[in-house]
Amino acid sequence: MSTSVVGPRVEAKPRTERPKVYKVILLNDDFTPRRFVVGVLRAVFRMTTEQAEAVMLTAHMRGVCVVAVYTRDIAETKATQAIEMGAREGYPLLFTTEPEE
Ligand code: TYC
Repeated sequence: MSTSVVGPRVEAKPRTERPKVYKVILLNDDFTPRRFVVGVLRAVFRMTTEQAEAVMLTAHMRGVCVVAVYTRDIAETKATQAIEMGAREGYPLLFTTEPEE
């Protein structure tokens, strides 16, 4: 005789959850040279010189600028790499990450 096992009924989730995305934000400071910021943005965030200059100038004038949006791991890794590039040269260059609503 066969036994049939009935598991708990699990309702299918009606929503498809999108992975949360995180913004990487560049913060202005008074010490890091502009051209160095542009170099970091090009190297870590794969920007063209024109894109990097626009982001650098926005941060320079407004205090902050959103650089890009990634999944959490990638956002945090890139922010850390970019901060370390500045720190190696003695610059206080800062990036933060925050979840996007
Ligand atoms: N404000 C810096 C300067 O005048 C340049 C700079 C721009 C630094 C943007 C950081 O996120 C930054 N040398």
